[in-house]
Amino acid sequence: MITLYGMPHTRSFRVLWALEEIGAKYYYQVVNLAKEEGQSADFLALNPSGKLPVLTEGDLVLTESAAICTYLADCHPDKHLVPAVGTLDRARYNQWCYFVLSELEQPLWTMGKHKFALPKEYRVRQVQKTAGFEFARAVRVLEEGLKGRDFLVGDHFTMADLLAVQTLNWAAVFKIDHGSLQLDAYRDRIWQREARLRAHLVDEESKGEMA
Ligand SMILES: N[C@@H](CCC(=O)N[C@@H](CS)C(=O)NCC(=O)O)C(=O)O
Repeated sequence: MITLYGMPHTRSFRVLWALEEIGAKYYYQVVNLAKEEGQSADFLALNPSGKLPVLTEGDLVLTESAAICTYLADCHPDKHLVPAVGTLDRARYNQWCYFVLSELEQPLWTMGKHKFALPKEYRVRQVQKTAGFEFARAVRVLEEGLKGRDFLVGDHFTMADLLAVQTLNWAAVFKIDHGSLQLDAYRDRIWQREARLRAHLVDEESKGEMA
């Protein structure tokens, strides 16, 4: 049985969405970061970083949202959510996953942290300009990668699109305008996937467990 440790409005949404894409049965265990549950001894034994998401399945304890999404897709090749290992498209898939996590998400999250997430005494207003510059560069690269195509890799949706679109949606939630109509259209189209809508409902329902 798969258990996903997560919380609404966090990167665990990526895994929730991935689980819905593959049609897995899973248990969603909410870890309330606002109540420091990520720092409990039990949770730290699972993930020493105290961060979400974490996925467990039998002896497996897996962290890092992109690694989890790829693992789930690899386990369900019939869903065609990741290219086969050793193919050119798998290499391209890896490229885009690493790009999203290291180039696109990082400056965006830096802006978010210094806008609202960090305790006020740790926020540095000047960081916005630098991170904004870096985010804009990453946005241009993503635009270029999607030129003339509907998906980042091959001719259908993969977990690389899931990661990219969830990150672009974060930008919208953070009210950070990347100024790309092309990326808005890409996000809007993929955001309508039924699995994403189901994952949203699960996340919304789980809010009851946080009271
Ligand atoms: N690179 C990790 C980042 C995980 C991460 O930073 N998660 C946040 C929630 S979105 C978290 O749990 N933060 C709690 C903390 O920093 O203590 C991933 O993609 O899974």
